[in-house]
Amino acid sequence: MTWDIFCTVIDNYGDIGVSWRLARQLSMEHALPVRLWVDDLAAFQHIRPEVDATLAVQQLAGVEIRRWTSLLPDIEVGEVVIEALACNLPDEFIARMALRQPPPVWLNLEYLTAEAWGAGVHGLPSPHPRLALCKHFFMPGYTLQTGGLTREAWLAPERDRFQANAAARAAYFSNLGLPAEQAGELRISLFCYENNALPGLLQAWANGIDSVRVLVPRGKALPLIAAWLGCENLAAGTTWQRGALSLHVLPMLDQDSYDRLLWACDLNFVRGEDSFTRAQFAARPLVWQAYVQDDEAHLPKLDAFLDLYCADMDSELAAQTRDLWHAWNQETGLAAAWPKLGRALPALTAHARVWDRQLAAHPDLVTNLLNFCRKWLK
Ligand code: TRH
Repeated sequence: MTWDIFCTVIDNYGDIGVSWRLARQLSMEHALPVRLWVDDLAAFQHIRPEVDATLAVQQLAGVEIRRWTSLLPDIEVGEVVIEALACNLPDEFIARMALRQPPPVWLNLEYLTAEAWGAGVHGLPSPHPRLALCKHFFMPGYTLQTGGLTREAWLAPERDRFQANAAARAAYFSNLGLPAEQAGELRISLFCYENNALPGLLQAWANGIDSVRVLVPRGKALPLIAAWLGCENLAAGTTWQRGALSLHVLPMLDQDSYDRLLWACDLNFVRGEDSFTRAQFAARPLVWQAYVQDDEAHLPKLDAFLDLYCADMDSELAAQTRDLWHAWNQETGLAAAWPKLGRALPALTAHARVWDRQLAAHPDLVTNLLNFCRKWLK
C-alpha cells in the first residue's frame, strides 16, 4: 500500500508534528512506502533538525519527504492519499487521482476533538461533485467510534523504561544543562500560547513554599515571562530564580526529546493537538491550552475533553481539574486555582496512569487507518 500524505503548515508546529508522526509510524512499524508533502520545511526542521529545508526530496526514517510547491512532479499517485488536518489538495493532483485505477482511498484526516460530532462524522463519504472519486472523513478521537490516536508500539515500553530509570533521566537532564532532580521539588514543563494568566501563575509558584522548577522550551510564552522577570530577552540556556521558582529556558527540542521531557516532568502544560496527546501518553498530569478558534469554538472542545478525562475522578478532583483548565484557557484566575491543584498532584498522577491505560486499550490511529484502507482497496 503506497501513501501520499499532504501537510500544510498553517502556523506553529502541530500540523507537521501530527503528519510526521503518522508518516513515520506507517514507514517504521508497517514498512509502507510513504511520501510526505510539506509546504514549509523550515517549520518541520524545528521539530526534526535532520530535515534539510533546501531539498526538494529527502529521506528520513524511511519516509520520502517532498517539498510541496505549486507545481507537483509527475509521479504515480499513491494507493492512499491523505489530506492531513483538512488541508486542500491541488486540483491538478485530484485530476491525477481520478485517472488512477483503482482510484486511491482519499481521506481527510481531521483535527482531534472529543466532541460527540467527531464520532458522527468519522468515516462519512464526501463524493467529488464531478470526478469518480470519493473522499472520506477520518476523525481521530478518544472512543471506539472514532479513528483513535496516533500512538506508536514502542511508546509505552520506552516511556516506562525511561520513567523507571533514574540514571537515564539524570543523563537526559544533564544533557539539557539542567540540575539533577531533587527530593520534594516539582518539575514542570511549560509549552503554551501567549497566555495572560501566566504572570499570575509564575507569581503563585514564586510565592509558594514548595520548590518548583519550570522548564520552558523557546516559544510564544517567552515575552510574557521576560516581562514578568523584568528582563529584555530570554536566551536558551538561561536560568532564573524568583522565590521558590527556578525557571530554565530550553532550546526548542526535537520531537523525540520533547517526548522525554514530558515523560520526565511531574506536570506538563501543553497546547494545540500533538503536545496535548503526547502529554496524555506520558501518563503524567497535564494542563491543556486549546488552540483558540473563531467564536470560541475551542471552549466546547475543552469541555468535551474534560467530560471524558474527569469522568472517573472523584467529584472534588474533577472540579479542581476543571477549574484550573478553565482558568488557564480563559486566561484569568489561575493563581487562585493553583494551590489546591498543587496538593492534588498525587491523585492526578494516579489518574493520568489510568487514563493512559484506557487509551492504550483502544486500537491506535494507524491500525484503524490500515483497516479502513484495506476494506476500500479490496
Ligand atoms: O504548535 P501547536 O500550537 O500546533 C497547533 C495545533 O496543532 C492546532 O491544532 C493547529 O491548528 C495549529 O497548530 C495550526 O501545538 P502542538 O499541536 O502541540 O504541536 C507542537 C509540536 O511541536 C508537537 O509535535 C511537539 C513539537 N515540539 C517539539 O518537537 N519540540 C519542542 O521543544 C516543543 C515545545 C514542541
